Amino acid sequence: ISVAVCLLVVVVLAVALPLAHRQTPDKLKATFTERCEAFKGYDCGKIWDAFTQAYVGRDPCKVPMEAYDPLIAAAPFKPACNRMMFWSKTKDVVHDFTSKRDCFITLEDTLLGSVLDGLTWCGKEGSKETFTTDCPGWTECENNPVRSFWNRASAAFADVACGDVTAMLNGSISTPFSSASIFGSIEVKRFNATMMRSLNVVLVTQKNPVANCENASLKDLQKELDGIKYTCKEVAESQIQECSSKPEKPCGACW
Ligand code: AVW
Repeated sequence: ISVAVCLLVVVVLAVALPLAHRQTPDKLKATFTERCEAFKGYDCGKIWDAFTQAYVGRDPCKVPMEAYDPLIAAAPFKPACNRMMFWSKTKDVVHDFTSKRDCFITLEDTLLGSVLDGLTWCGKEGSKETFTTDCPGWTECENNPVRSFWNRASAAFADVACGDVTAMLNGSISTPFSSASIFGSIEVKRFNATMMRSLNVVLVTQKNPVANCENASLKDLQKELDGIKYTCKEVAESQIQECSSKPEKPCGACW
């Protein structure tokens, strides 16, 4: 009987948890507006309108990156020289760190990135509505509204990268730098050597690291950085977590 109860609990949780995160269209607008209003000096109604025009009334597999150009123009990314943080396959450790310490700014800490983080949306041909369910998944079709937004926002964020820039990559996988990731396929390609001094890789490692700074994929990354200095440092995840929880520790002393 206890096995049956356990199974029931697991099934109920597996169904209930994703549904709890699921937003209705009204809730999407409310979440968007509430998160946007945390940033002072912006017209969030205007930003919402620029957002919806990208995908409303369109086939949800035919929304290209460029559809979000007016949204980016409505809330442009400001350069934050020496404080910009890029990442790939390290989302949780990076955002745990940036949420607790005011050392770096990731895309998800900016207005547009924070407003849409974790959300799903799409439109439908012949409809003026926004939908939050039955939207195409990340890989279902390439030009879906969510993926195209993150591609366009990442490009705009990388376009303003300046000074000394940091990237947290994952040392627990065999290819910390992947040319198929957003970091590898979009961001690195938009880095501008006249604005950027260096790219400093923090390779986040766990107890049994799979990759180190000599990794072949990191050589590929280096090759793409003409005119931009490159450094790489292996840093234990525990060391980053320790810095997250020690507000008195200077940012420069974290690694
Ligand atoms: P990532 P990136 N299905 O950790 O370099 C659903 O690979 O690409 O890092 N969602 C997905 C999928 C998928 N197959 N692949 C990626 N994602 C979403 C923006 C998911 O939300 C920042 F500026 C995952 O957590 C970073 O420098 C996220 O994409 C850079 O782009 C990141 O995938 C990170 O993109």
